[in-house]
Amino acid sequence: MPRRVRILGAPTDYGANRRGVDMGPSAIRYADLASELEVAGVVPLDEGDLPVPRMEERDPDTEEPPAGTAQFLRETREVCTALADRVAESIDAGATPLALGGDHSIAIGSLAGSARDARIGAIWFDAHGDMNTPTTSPSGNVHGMPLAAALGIGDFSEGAYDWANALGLDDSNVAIVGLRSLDGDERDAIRDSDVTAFTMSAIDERGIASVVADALDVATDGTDGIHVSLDLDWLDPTVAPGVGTPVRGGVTYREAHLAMEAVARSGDLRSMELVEVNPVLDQHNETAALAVELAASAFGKRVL
Ligand code: Z70
Ligand code: MN
Ligand code: MN
Ligand code: MN
Repeated sequence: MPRRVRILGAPTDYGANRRGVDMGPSAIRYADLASELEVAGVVPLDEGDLPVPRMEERDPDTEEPPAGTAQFLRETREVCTALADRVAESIDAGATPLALGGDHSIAIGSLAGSARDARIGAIWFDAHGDMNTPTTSPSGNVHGMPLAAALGIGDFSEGAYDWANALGLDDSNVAIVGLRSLDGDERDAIRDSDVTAFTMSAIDERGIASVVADALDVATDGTDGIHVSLDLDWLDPTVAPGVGTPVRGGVTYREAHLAMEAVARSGDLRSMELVEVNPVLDQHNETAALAVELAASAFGKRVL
């Protein structure tokens, strides 16, 4: 029976400092996500978008946290708890959830849902570490914090319960691939954890195939499957210009495809997300189109 994939749009930009990334799900669908997934040999089911409160409709009298702490944590919790439920339901139904951001804060929800009643690993394809906490973050943007939140590092206790911590995810099963931009305290957080980080230097020295093989070993060791989090700023800005925080020196088009093909071959993909596509900053939707191509590779599209 072919794999079923449930597409879950999460059009939020509350975790980012730039507007526009909330249009990511539309741009990715416009780039023919569903039909490319069919070409990859899976059966897609588009479940539409989660409700996200619009920035313009918010009560202007709502008190915001002081600058320097996590911004829009309440909205982020709302989106992420809903997404976590939908991700968990998809897996229960025997399907593979594919979440579309939105900014990278949605990963808090994807990971919590994927790690519900299971032990999972995660591969984080990103220029950034996303290991800041509400107290260490220099920007206050939650998209720089989701990995810390999921690992129970830092205080994300907005609301009555601990919504952010993905209990079925241990740091020893997390691999970051393509790292090239870190804040000071974030570097310490990664060093103090059991997260395995592969920088761009590692990719340059060893090659993407060997690095991704190691990342897969880390994420599959003793787990029931892996979550793949693909931040489009992982790629070099020359091929993925439509992102909020481009960082020079990223992976190439070919390296990215090879990595996703390795994910497909592993057979361990449990859940996935495509995040940080910003159509406002893009050139002719090419970053969204690239996101679609990479998802197709991760779900098994092959040349021969
Ligand atoms: C920075 C911060 C970030 C993505 C930027 C940037 C984080 N470390 N994440 N773009 N996807 O503000 O915490
Ligand atoms: Mn990120
Ligand atoms: Mn990033
Ligand atoms: Mn541990």
